[in-house]
Amino acid sequence: MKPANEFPSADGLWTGLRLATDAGAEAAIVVEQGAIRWVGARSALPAGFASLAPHDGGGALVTPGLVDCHTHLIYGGQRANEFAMRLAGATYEEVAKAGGGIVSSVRATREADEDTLFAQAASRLEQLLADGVCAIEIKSGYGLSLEHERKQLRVARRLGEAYGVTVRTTFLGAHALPPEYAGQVNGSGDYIDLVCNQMLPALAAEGLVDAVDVFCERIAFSLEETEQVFKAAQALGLPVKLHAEQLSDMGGAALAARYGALSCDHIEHLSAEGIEAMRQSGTVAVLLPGAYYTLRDTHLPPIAALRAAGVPMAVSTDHNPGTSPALSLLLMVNMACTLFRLTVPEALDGVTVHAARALGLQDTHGAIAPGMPANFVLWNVREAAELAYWFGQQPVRAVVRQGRIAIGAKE
Ligand code: DI6
Ligand code: FE
Repeated sequence: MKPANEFPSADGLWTGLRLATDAGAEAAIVVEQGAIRWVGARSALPAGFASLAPHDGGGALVTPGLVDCHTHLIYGGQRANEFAMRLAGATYEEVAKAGGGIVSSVRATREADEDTLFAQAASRLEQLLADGVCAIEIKSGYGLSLEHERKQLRVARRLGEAYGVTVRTTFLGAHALPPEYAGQVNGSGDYIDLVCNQMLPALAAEGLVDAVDVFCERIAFSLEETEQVFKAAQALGLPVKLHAEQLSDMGGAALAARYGALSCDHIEHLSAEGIEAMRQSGTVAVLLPGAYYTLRDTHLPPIAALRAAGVPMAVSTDHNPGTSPALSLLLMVNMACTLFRLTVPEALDGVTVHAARALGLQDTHGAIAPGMPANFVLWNVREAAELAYWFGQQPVRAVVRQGRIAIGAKE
């Protein structure tokens, strides 16, 4: 792989494009100093731009760069054995209680050094990028100690630099109880104190934390513990998000909304009160069909009610070794339509504009608009619906990421 700073500049005039929103007419995009200067119908291109360095889109459909707004990309090992256990009938909660689950990835992550974690996550990241991803959220949560959470977050930052991709880091120290706290009288309370009073402040001071997340669930942390972490985040001026109502309705979404959460994620068991709270706070609903599929869940998130309330819906891979070993965001677009009945435009907005909002990146990602950094994808398809319709194909023709041609440059 070339270092990102050697990708060729995308500056110039891009023609031969069709916008997903209006595939009939030829469109053009002007990129100047890595940012969108102009976008519109080719026929309306101001004359002054006509002589810029040409880039021929060859009739490709163009969309904003994709945003994968919920991943646990960095971890040691893998958990194919649990897949087999679940096929034989065990539930996710049973696997976790039997010493598998998140804690087994914690063991492998602690054992791996930073360079090993980097190399393993890099090969997964390359697969996501090949689908047109231009910004990605990466959570910690498999270290569960200051030293090992730091290691994960440092790898996340290094990946962003190496690949020239926008990485938002999320501290998920409250993902699971570390094994050394299990069985202690006040293990959970003591660990949450450590998360709030030591781990989070230290990692935030090192510039490693863009947002804070909690796994609020029967098998993880309670509503009260979640609020304690949110207070610690708030005190540091960090935005929060939440793994909410995945396996049961804990009331987590309403709590997160009270803290102005960027997003509530999973939400299969979200209540009407939760939806109303999210609507009021402008919190994005992040749908994770890969986890729903892997767990062979049957409890659908309340899509119709979210739609009726006007809550923005994002779609993400939730890439993780336990419940969603997914390496294609386009496959999640397909699943969001087939499993969750999103419309194609909803699913595409879910991996662009709404996913950007779920990361607080709405001013720089998720749209092709003047003044924004140039992040867009050229696709070898005739119409936007094909991006949801095919699965397992790789229709990317070219990717402009942060103003550079990351994929598809002419040699
Ligand atoms: N929810 C999930 O889907 C992942 N974490 C979480 O809080 C699962 C993580 C794992 O099983 O390793
Ligand atoms: Fe997750």
